[in-house]
Formats: sequence, structure tokens, C-alpha cells
Amino acid sequence: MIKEVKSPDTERESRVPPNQNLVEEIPVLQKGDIPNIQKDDWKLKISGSVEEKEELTYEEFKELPRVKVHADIHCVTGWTKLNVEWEGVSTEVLNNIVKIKPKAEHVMIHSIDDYTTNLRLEDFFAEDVLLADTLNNEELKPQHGYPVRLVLPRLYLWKSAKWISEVEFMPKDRPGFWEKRGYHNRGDPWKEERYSGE
Ligand SMILES: Nc1nc2c(c(=O)[nH]1)N[C@H]1C(S)=C(S)[C@@H](COP(=O)(O)O)O[C@H]1N2
Ligand SMILES: [Mo]
Repeated sequence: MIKEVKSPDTERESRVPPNQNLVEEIPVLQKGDIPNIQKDDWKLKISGSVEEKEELTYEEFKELPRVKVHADIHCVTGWTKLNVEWEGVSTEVLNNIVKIKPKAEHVMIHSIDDYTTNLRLEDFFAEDVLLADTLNNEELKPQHGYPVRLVLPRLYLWKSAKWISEVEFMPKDRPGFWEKRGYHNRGDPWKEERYSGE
């Protein structure tokens, strides 16, 4: 049986965060070109503050326990899409693959297009966070992160890195691509954490 999770924000009475507008289709946004990744060339490194680094192939990733997450998504540019179904591997499963050192408090996600995004461990390991390979019951399309993207439904979508290649556990926080460019370090849409200093 595949585990099913409802992102807690989908149970709110009012599901649209302040100053967001509903869309029907999920827009496609990234900093550059959409990379063309062959699944046999893809690997996921798990590095940084871990006892032993690991590297998963696509085949190994596909054998991990799976989860389905029902969620809404919110982009800092102002759109919200309700009722999205993601499927893949819960971030919690990484704890069965590596032993994370107690000093680790943050994580940096690295992507093939040199995109990065930083997260607190408690956000990264929330129950509705997953490494997704499926969107609305179809294999992820290249423009949405094929073969695997991170999904954090409770933070603005820039935190949900597409085309991920490495999960780096860190004792000290560092800003990622957008966080270096003035976006908020955390990005909670309900608090409108759009830009730093707000
Ligand atoms: N690797 C990578 N992931 C990324 C980005 C990017 O430029 N590169 N852009 C982010 C931003 S700003 C947004 S809004 C979402 C868009 O995801 P979508 O195209 O699936 O809607 O991807 C996020 N993940
Ligand atoms: Mo974005």
C-alpha cells in the first residue's frame, strides 16, 4: 500500500494565501533553459554532514518506499494552483539511506541547472515534503523537473527545486540561488515571506 498524505494547508477553510490568484494550469518557470536529462545518467548525491555519503541511481530511487501527496502550490509571482497530486519518495526515507550527523540543521538542494535552494531541516523533513517523480498521475514532464524534483507544498514554489542532483546537509545555513538575490530565507506564503527584510 502506498502511503497517502494530505498537505495540512489543503484542510484550511480558506486555501488561497494573501495576494495570490488562482490559476487552472501550472505555469512553467525557471532561471534558464529546461535541461534534457536521461534517467540512466541521473544520480542523486546525499552529501555534507552525513556519516557516509551516498549516491542513488534512478533505478535505486524507484525502489524506495513511495508516498502520494495531495497539495496546493503557491508561487511568489502571485499564482496558486489548488489540488495537485504529487507522487514519489518522502524526504523522511533519506534517513534510512544515510546517517545524518546531529550537527546538521539545514540542507542545500542542488540542481542540474546550477540552481540551489536552502531549507531548515524541520521544513525539509515535514510530512508533506517529497522527492517527486510524478505529477497528477503522470511521469513528471521535463519542464516540471524530470526525472526528480523536490516539492515543499507549505513554502513558496521557488523552494521546490526541479531536476535535483544533490541533497547537502549543512551545520550552518547558506543562501540558495533566489535567497542570495533578495528573496526571503524561508518563504511561508501565509506570512507573505516574499523578500528578505520583510
Ligand atoms: N532547478 C530549478 N528549480 C526551480 C527553478 C529553477 O530555476 N531551477 N525555479 C523555481 C521557481 S522560481 C519556481 S516558481 C518553480 C516553478 O515550477 P514549475 O515550472 O513546475 O511551475 O520552480 C522552482 N524550481
Ligand atoms: Mo518562482
